[in-house]
Amino acid sequence: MIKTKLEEIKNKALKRIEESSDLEALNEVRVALLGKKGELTAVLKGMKELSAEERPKVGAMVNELRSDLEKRLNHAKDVIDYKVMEERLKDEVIDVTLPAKRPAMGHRHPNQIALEDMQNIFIGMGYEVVEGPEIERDYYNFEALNIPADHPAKDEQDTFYINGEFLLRTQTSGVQVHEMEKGKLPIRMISPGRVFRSDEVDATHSPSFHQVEGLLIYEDVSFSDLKGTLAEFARELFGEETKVKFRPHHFPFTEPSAEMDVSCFKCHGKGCRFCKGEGWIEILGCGMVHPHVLEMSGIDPLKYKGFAFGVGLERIALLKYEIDDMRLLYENDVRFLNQF
Ligand code: 2NL
Repeated sequence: MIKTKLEEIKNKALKRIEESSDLEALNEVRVALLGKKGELTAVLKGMKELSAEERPKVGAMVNELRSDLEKRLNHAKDVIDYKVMEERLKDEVIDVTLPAKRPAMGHRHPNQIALEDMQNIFIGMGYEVVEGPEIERDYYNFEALNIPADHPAKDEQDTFYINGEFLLRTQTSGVQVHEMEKGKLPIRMISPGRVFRSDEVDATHSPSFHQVEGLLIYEDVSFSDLKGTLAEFARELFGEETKVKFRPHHFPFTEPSAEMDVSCFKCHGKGCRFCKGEGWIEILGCGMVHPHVLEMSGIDPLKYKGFAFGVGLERIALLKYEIDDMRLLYENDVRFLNQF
């Protein structure tokens, strides 16, 4: 009797377990069978009506069925878990044979390209690259360079003063003065860096721009060494066919002084829109270091001579890449930078 009842329970249970397609349904079956109000528990509760002889037998049968159903329920749960996992893995599948996305690459700024070009040319000629502070003493920016107190460059309209003694450097010459003061001669150096002038922003001006200055000091240096060096610099920067022209100029820190033009690399000197019909383009200022400048930094001007020059970095970048507005160099619009 009981045996048939247990068999019935078992068959029904197996069918229900088989039909359970998710964990929730399976759990309902577990509760219905094994729970406190479940069918098997009901059978156990009914055992008090049985004889002392039958009770252990039935108890053993019920326990056997109970553990059998538990096993089957656990197995069914594993099968459902596995199916769920399989579905999830299908969604997460990664095709390792797909081509990778290219990482976005940065670009060197045109200023940086022009700077590295110039540095490499002078390094190739044995020059050292020396950098120095953007905040400088008035003495190193002006006085040591023979720029007198009443010189227009010193005007507060042109220079950013921090206080009576310190200012934002208007040229990188101070770095070179510090090198001269060290007294380790000869000197072959360039000093690139940011400089500041109190200018309004327009296509060719900015209150902050960059300069590359150069300085060479040896026992026997002449203006022809300067010309040869800067002519070679121009050929390496703008091409082998580049011609140079020196026009007399004036700087307080050099004597004699000159500005150097290069033959227009677009029209090769014929005259075009790029060089405004001149055939020549001005690129730098230069000269023989003024004896008084050497002397102030502790170098004997009778024994040593030197030449120096200053190039505007932005000017070179604008020329080389035919950019017509300096402001483009400071906006850092990727659509602009991508082109270089
Ligand atoms: C320009 C061109 C120049 C120098 C800079 C220099 C530096 C020392 C001594 C002598 Cl330590 N000169 N620098 C020389 C000539 C030109 O820059 O257009 N400047 C306003």
